[in-house]
Amino acid sequence: MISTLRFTAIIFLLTACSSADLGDPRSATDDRPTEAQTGKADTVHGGESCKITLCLTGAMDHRTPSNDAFRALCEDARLDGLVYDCQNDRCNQTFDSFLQFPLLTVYPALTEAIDRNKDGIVDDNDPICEVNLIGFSWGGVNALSIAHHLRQDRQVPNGHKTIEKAVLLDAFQPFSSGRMVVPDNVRSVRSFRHSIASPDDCSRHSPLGPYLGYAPICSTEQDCADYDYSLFPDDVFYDRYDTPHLGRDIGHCMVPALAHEQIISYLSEATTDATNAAMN
Ligand SMILES: [Ca+2]
Repeated sequence: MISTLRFTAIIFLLTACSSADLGDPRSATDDRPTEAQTGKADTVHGGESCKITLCLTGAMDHRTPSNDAFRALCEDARLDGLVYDCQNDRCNQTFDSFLQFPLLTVYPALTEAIDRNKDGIVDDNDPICEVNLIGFSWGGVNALSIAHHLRQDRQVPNGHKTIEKAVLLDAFQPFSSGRMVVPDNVRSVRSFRHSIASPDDCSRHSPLGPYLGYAPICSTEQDCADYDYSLFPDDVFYDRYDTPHLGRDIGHCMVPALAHEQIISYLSEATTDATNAAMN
């Protein structure tokens, strides 16, 4: 499916080149909730519908500078249904995602969010929500692990096992390319990555770096698109601050800022019907 979407990907990237009005670059961070605030995935779009969105950072933790652009994405007030990581009365918009820890942190938060009536179990009395996962670097690989874990969870009814959209931002973990097979409970994937490290790539000197994003492996039934900036070394792409970058200069830590507006647009789309049509 990825190969058949290559033309679409090129059009998408060309469209990205022309993006100009990205707004005030300070708006998303200046207006962000304080860590003392608590947030719940309770954005309701009418009736029983709902949306649940979780953000998984790259290594090491959410305050590591390499995660700054990703945190800015998840602090964007336009994201619906964001589930906060709240511990010891402190909350963050992103979950730390180092090693396999998300199975102990992100997954319980996800199932708690799916349990809409808050009776402690996920069953058919809970309305089915649109669940979206956004992962950067290590978090991208872990997002697919979370999806796989949900698929295998016998305590969750099949109707609640769907991940509607997964956003993978330069998804990478050393020796983990085999974990990029997208589980069949994930309906739609957008991957943004780079495959050639520039001399000043932020991950060039990281352990086992540079971190070059893995491509997701999807079935033909899944709406899956993979955008590799490195395939367009001489094209100009604008980040969320309206700063131009040549494709050849885009590095690991820059990917979230480059894809920021495209991700917000993608997650804002009411695509369930469109996705279902694409799958049929
Ligand atoms: Ca419940």
